[in-house]
Amino acid sequence: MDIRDLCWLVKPVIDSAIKTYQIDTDSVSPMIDTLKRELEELFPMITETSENASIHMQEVNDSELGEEGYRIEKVDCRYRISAQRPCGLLYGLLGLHRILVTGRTDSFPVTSIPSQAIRMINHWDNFDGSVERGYAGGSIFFDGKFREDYGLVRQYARLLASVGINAVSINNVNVKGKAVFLINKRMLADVKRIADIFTAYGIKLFLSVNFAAAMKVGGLHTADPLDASVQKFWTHIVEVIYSVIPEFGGFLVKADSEGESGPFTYNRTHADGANMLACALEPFHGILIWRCFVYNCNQNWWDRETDRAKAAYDIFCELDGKFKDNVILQIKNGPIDFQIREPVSPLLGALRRTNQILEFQITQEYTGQQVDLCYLVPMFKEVLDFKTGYEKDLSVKEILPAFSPSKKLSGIAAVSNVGMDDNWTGSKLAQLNLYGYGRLCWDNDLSSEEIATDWIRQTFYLSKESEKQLRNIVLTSRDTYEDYTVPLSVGFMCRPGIHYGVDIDGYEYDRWGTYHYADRDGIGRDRTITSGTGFTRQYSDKWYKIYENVNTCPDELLLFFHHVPYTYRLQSGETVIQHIYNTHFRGVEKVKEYIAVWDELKDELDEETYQNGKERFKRQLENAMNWKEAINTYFYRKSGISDEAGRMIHC
Ligand code: GCV
Repeated sequence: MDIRDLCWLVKPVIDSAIKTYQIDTDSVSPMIDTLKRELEELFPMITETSENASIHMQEVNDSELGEEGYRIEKVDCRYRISAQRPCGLLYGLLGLHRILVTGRTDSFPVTSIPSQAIRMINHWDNFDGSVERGYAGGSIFFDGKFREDYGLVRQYARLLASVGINAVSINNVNVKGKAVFLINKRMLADVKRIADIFTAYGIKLFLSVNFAAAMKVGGLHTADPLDASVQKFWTHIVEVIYSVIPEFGGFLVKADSEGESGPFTYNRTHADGANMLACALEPFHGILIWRCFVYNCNQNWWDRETDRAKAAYDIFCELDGKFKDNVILQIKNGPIDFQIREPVSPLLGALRRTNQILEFQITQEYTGQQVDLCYLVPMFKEVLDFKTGYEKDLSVKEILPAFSPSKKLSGIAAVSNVGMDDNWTGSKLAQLNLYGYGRLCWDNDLSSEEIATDWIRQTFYLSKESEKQLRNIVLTSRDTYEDYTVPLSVGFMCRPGIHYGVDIDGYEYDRWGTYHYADRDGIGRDRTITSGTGFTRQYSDKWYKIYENVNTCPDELLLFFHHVPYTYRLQSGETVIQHIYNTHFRGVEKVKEYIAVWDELKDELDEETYQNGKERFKRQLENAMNWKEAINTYFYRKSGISDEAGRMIHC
């Protein structure tokens, strides 16, 4: 193992006033060793003492702090970190390091308690070493076998813990090949070695399991969740897992989706399927996380009735309250699939009696694939802050704990963006999305700007002016990506399969249920109840009314909900066609600005970072230009309407 990019933990605190530490705890936990190790890494000048320590960590009884929260006080020149548990002390120590490195030292005393109980990362890593939707090299866990690079796993665990992540699933939800057998005793010893490393950083390990494992692993003739032999199979599997890994978190399941089998195969409900696995996990306090990403991916493109956006709500709403206590439903942030712009999933707020986790995607499948810059925190925040219109107009961040019967079994998960590339994320700047996701999960009220500022200060050595310039780039990057790719939330005009680059009709005459319906008169999917698929009615009354009416539907979501003529005038005052032209020209100009700014930062960046950004921005510009030319030409041909500004549109 070589020490790879230390990302935002690259700067140790070298301060002659911080020379000693003391840990007061009665806990016996591997996390105490972790604390010592982190103290030595983050504060290299420090040694242990028994009194008057510069950093004094103590376990206290203070229910306000909960299981993971911490308080940092500064008394004279000494810091006192208090928490109820060792993991709180670790978060406090990493929090202190961050405060000192970012220079936010006027913030003491700090009391910090996580907004969400579960803060999870999902890996889509395959056992053969590939990563589904991975853009940063192969899997850090597998390479056809267990990679056994435990130093690397430890580096990863500390990065995750430093931003407050407390759960991780290590293998792809499409569980295939040898990964199906990860639940077998002979594979579990290796899983345990990984689990131990995560446990020492307060992170629970989960496995994705194949719903049909009873057949594929157990050799049974069925995976029917109501079949006694299937139940027995899972009971046995779970007993074995916990005998090897007592701190095991539980399972994550994708069923009846995109080719995976599930309860529908046996005419059972998703509650039947999830509860069967939950029963097996229950005696060990294990958790069953069940994904709501279920839809028919074999649709006829000419079938205008079926609407993929409606599927999750249709399937899961009627099951609300029917899941066992240790089941959590995991709901993608939008009703379709991680597009750059989608409305919030209508399940969020509609489910009241079921534990729930919101799912984001950090890996940039549809948002630039870690070539194009796209800071995702602004999008994540829009979702968390979305006021659902249900009960006191609670926002998504509030309903997650409030509408889950067990607050402890609610939270947020996101698909990882890391791989074997030296800088973990392919693009150095994409590290910000992992960092930002974690920080935001811990504190849902942090602003995108605060998070970006902290990350820049922890990662780079920039002057104030350069810091501002870099922050401006990242803060505008989501809008820029949206500008040159997808107008007004129409979605899926990308190349089929790979989801990078423009292919306007790539999905239009296909089975995936993602259509823009552009013709000579207009564009967009009518999802109204009056004349379309009726998806609007899945929202609370407040949002139903807003989305149903073309005049009140927000511009940025217009084409998700309505089919309108190209001459339709947006609330912004522009026509749809002019908006398309303007945003695409603007997007390209923004990328050119980014390139110029990046060049100005050259002398303050290390050569590797500079070259990495330069190469990515160059590719981003090519991509943006391709999108612009293709989209503008396509819609000019369809509409026959010229650009008001008379700019060049190729025909
Ligand atoms: C893991 C999208 C992706 C798939 C992914 C799926 C999911 O459809 O393209 O690669 O599969 O989402 O979330 O299960």
